[in-house]
Amino acid sequence: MDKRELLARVSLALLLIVIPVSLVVYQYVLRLQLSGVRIIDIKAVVPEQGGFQPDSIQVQSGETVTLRFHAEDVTHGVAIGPVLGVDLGEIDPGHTKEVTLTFDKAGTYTFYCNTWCSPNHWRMRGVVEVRDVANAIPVAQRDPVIETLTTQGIDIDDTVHSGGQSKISSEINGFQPSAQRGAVVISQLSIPRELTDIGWQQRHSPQQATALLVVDNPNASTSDLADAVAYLWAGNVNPQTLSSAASLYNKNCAACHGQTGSADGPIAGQTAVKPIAFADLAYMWMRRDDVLYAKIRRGGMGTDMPNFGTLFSPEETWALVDYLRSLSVTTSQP
Ligand code: HEC
Ligand SMILES: [Cu+2]
Repeated sequence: MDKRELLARVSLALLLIVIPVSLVVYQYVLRLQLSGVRIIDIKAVVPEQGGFQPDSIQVQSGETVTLRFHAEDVTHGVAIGPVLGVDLGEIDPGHTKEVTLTFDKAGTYTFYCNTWCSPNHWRMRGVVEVRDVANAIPVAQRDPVIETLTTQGIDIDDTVHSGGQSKISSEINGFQPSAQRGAVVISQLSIPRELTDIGWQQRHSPQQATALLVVDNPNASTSDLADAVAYLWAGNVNPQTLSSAASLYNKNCAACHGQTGSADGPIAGQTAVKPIAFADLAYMWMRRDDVLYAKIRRGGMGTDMPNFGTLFSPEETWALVDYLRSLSVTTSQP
């Protein structure tokens, strides 16, 4: 091998090493630094080992940041809410996924794991605090729905006693109300006006609606009345919103409440209190929408029902309530 050939070989080898290395450097370091975007590296490990590290990040409003998540131990899923709708999907151990976001509004966002990674999975959360230095107005975290329930003295933790036996369970065994049949029977019934008002529906249970319907339609069968109520409840549900809610449910709730709402998810046996079965019509028929909403946002008291108020927007939470209803009632529209 003469000197020129050696030189050629050495240069080729260098090229083969230098090019990939510079690509990697460009990808992970320069590209982001050149764009002036702050990069925040976040390690993801199971909560028993510390969860997200760091789990609290401060950003100025209007600032663009890249959040780069690195899964170390097991597969994690990363989503950020409320409202942002960021879901990076699963990150396998040793892998990294990133998202670049500009936080326009002051407030608090939560990044959370949405893949069941350990028994303490749902504790795996971190906070992005967006501060508006110019107009430092504290952001209210009040929820008018929960406040109204409190003012009315309604105990959202009273799940056991208010379940009981409802009229519908004793009269129609194994019956599944259907919005589609309800659309047909409704024309033969007299419907009190409040029953078609979403605000009223949110503050009442289907059982209360059925009781009102009976007064105006004393001769109608209970199954017809239940179908009519199913139709009224499904009236404002948009199929697309319902399918986003289904995906939130499958990722964040099914592990305890079960995919079909039978309280038989893989973690169901490990909670301090047994999870609620949303497929149980007799139970769900008695529950007010706003109470279900409040429980999702505030969580339980020592029951292991997590709080989701900092993860989902009010709209996403109402959509989840609609989804929970659809587990015991056929909501599909004609
Ligand atoms: C770690 C297990 C667990 C997860 C995950 C979980 N839940 Fe629960 N949930 C429970 C338990 C246990 C209860 C019963 C005790 C209570 O109400 O606090 C409950 C109760 C509820 C109730 C109250 C029902 C009623 O009649 O008042 C609602 C509504 C609810 N969960 C919705 C959800 C939704 C929606 C999600 C996902 C976004 C979810 N849960 C995720 C364990 C869980
Ligand atoms: Cu997890």
